[in-house]
Amino acid sequence: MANFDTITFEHKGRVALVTLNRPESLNALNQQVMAEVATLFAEIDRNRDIAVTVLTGEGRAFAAGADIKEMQPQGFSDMYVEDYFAGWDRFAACRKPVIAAVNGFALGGGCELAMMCDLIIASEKAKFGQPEIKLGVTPGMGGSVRLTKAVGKAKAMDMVLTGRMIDAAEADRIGLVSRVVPHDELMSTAMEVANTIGTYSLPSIMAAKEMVGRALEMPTTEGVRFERRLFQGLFGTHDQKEGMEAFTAKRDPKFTDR
Ligand code: CO8
Repeated sequence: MANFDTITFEHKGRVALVTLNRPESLNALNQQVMAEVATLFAEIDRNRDIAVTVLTGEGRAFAAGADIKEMQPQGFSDMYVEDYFAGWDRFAACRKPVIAAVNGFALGGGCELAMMCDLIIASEKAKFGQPEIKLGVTPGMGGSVRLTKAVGKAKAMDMVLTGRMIDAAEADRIGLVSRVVPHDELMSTAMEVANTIGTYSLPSIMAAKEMVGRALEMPTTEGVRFERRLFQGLFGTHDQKEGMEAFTAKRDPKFTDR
């Protein structure tokens, strides 16, 4: 694995742990963070020993948004020609599940980054928001789309137009997060969920992520057909035989990702 300055990486068993590590600026997302995350997740995607990743932030924030100090002087041509922040699409394209363990502020691009992940597990101290309107802009890393799909128009408009922060309890109530846990249980819960997923067969883990992700983008009939093809395809794996045989024999399956 490459060396990184703005993120840290650990790998235990089938689970990777990635931590955004610019706590002095509440893990504000600058271009270096984006480039390092994109590089690392491309490696994670290629590494057959890793099935699932937990993404969290060091200190008080998951990420307090895109780096305002880096963005402030940029003009339209800088943003447009360089396609500013398009590199986050490379993170979103990771084919293995990513669990956001949201430890504190997830604002602006930080909230959008959490929403690019597949599950969000939030500490009771987590705060979510899309406060860009207070800076004279709007969400720019997919928030208007992913937030609206996650929580519906009423709450998305409320958050995007007022810029107000919501706490973990409200995020749970409106369906933005998968689970809320006491702050000191955040990482153990996220790792436990990751380890559970990691016990399954990699082709079925990846197919599950792909079909739920595509469900958000396709009409129902197409989505159901896509799911069926992936499901049928899994019958070409050894792990399908093993999983179903183990059930019948009342023993634990031994998956080999084949
Ligand atoms: N960018 C840069 N620096 C930041 C950011 C940020 N987003 N957030 C916090 N910091 C810095 C502060 O400037 C401060 O630095 P310093 O110590 O040098 O003054 C340090 O982090 C600590 O922050 P505070 O002192 O402000 O801590 P508080 O506890 O008082 O406040 C808040 C915490 C409420 C989280 C506050 O820091 C805040 O409001 N931060 C900004 C939140 C925000 O507006 N986020 C949205 C940014 S815009 C965005 O994300 C757009 C995404 C799409 C981009 C796509 C482009 C194509």
